[in-house]
Amino acid sequence: MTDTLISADILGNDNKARQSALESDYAHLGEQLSRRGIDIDTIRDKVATFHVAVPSWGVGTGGTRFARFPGPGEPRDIFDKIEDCAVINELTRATPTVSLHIPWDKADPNRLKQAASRFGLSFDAMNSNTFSDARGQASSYKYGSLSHADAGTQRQAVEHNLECIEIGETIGSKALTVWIGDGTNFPGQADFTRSFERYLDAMREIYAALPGDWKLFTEHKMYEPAFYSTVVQDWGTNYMIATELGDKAYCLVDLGHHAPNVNIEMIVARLIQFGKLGGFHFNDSKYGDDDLDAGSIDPFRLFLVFNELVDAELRHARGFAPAHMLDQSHNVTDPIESLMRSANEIRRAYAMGLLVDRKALAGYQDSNDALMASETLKAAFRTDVEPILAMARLKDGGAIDPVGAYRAAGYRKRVALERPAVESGGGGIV
Ligand SMILES: [Mn+2]
Repeated sequence: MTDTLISADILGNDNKARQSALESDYAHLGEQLSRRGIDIDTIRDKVATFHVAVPSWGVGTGGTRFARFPGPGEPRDIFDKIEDCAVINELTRATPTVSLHIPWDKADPNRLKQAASRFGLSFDAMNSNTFSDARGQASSYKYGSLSHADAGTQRQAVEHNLECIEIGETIGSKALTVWIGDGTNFPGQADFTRSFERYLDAMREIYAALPGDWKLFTEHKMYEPAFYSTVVQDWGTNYMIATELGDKAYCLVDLGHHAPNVNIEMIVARLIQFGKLGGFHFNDSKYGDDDLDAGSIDPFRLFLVFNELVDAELRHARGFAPAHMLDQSHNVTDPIESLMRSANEIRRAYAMGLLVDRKALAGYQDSNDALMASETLKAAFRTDVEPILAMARLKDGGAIDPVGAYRAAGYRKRVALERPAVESGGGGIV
């Protein structure tokens, strides 16, 4: 038995008020889909098995370069964060894992495991941090970390990653995600080749320390915090890293880490084809690395990414087992509400991907019928799959309307009383 933080009575009443409308909508959609040769229950059951990890840092209020406006009841430490993550999973049934960020979430591993298992949660990929200075550390990362010109600073960054692996082993994690802020603000500030050589040397040492059943994810980002160049700037460099390091190294795609309008779904297809897609940091953006809720700006792009993922899943692409994680910042919303909505949007894109008539699509592609090929994708995208998502949640004990049930339960008000306001919750988004 696991503990719950949302009262079963409140959740039950909220679901009861919405259930008959849902059943009617589900039956109607089921009828429409059966005309397209699709069994709605099969889609619902597949959606129910689709999970996405919540980042521990996501449940805190984010900020911008200008200011951070704390919200009520913000988590004070990793144990408060685990409780907030538990609420998200209770209502969505889509997020049974939490991804930790070291050193922000450093705590006794046994306590961490107990706190998570109390709510039926476990731990996803470990995230190291060499893009900001931890209190008391000997050398600063102001001018870089794994690619630093100073051997002592580079060593400190390697040691930190080795420690993340060690902590991860004690709590059952199976992956390390490395994102570095290393880069330059001015042409000539650093030598591109020598920086990348130093980075690769450091990564080889981290890779060598990976346990046999672990994966190493590297994340590219074209700019920010460095504004002229970054050491791991794009998917091409990321692919080089993964191939240089070996079979356990994979590329992580953060949707916000590309230039506007880059064809991300095509990058995803290429990485799948060559067995190097490690997983995702899902979020959405309009201009840069905005870290907005998944699917909130361009749901069609999210669908097109999932169209590639579902295609790879159905054709059993070699080595295809991507990790799914949210990575977003919440400046004007309740983080729990935003994360629930994002988890739902990820499942929506997955469900729509499952509705694509792939046989018809391949036929149109091979006969050069551009219009009908495009129309085949749009037919899946136009389908309102919300009844499928809601039914998947309900069947697993979650909420038909997660945000509605969450507000009815008054969780935020309750924790605002228990958790005194903090000045800074250690934000930061990568
Ligand atoms: Mn990220």
